[in-house]
Amino acid sequence: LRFKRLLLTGAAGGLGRELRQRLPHYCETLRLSDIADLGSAGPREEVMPARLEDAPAVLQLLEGVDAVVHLGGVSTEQPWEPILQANIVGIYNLYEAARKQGVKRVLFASSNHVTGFYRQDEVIDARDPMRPDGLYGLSKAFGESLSRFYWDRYGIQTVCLRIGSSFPEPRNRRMLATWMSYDDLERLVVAALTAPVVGHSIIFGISDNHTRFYDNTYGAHIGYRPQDSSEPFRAKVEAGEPVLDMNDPANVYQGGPFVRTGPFE
Ligand code: 15L
Repeated sequence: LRFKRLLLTGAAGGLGRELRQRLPHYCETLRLSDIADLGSAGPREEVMPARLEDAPAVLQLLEGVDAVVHLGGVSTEQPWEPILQANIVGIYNLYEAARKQGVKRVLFASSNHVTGFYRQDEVIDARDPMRPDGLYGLSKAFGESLSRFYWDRYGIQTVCLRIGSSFPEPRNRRMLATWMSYDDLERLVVAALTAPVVGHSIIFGISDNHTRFYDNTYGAHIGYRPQDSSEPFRAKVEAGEPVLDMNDPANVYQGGPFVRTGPFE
């Protein structure tokens, strides 16, 4: 148990529910937050619902925590207003709270949609310019830049996890490249929490897939070693999607359907 208290935001979401099960192995107390129902606190859990746009609530949330796994916020393409509140105002509140409470490490659940407008025939790394594929991707790009500022200015370390597609199984051809298993998600989070020096780092969250859009050279110091692969699902996925319409931008760009979601008015 390396940490006294970890904070997990977005704990009621798809990945939050997985990490709620897994993070207690690494800390004495796991503090859980979300706006959705989290049920009651289990052993060694603390439940603290909070809206990310509520600065005083977020300040309280970070009191007495060693590190934050920040999955909270909007996780899909949506109209501007909810993204503005949860992902832009929210990330500012989170880092202001980290600064005031002396929290020195944050894992920020960024997304492959920060670079979604690269094509699927390109392989990119963490130093390639951002090319957000929508308002959601833009908000994650803002979070990455904001976290870099809090590192440069205040010495708060962040690992930006540009998560691909973390589901029980890859659901389509694109996800053969972007998929990350839940076990690999745990490996990535634990590596990013425990690597001695991370400064401000960016790493793509994918399993050890054969097909890939991302080169993790510049995240090598984090020591993430994925053990799973989308390959065992390939036959099933290809049978379900035998022909790809190459006039559909979702099949051309790395961001998939996010590149054509919206506008909303
Ligand atoms: C994301 O950022 C979403 O949070 C997730 O629901 C998936 O859609 C994923 O990207 C993806 O690109 O597959």
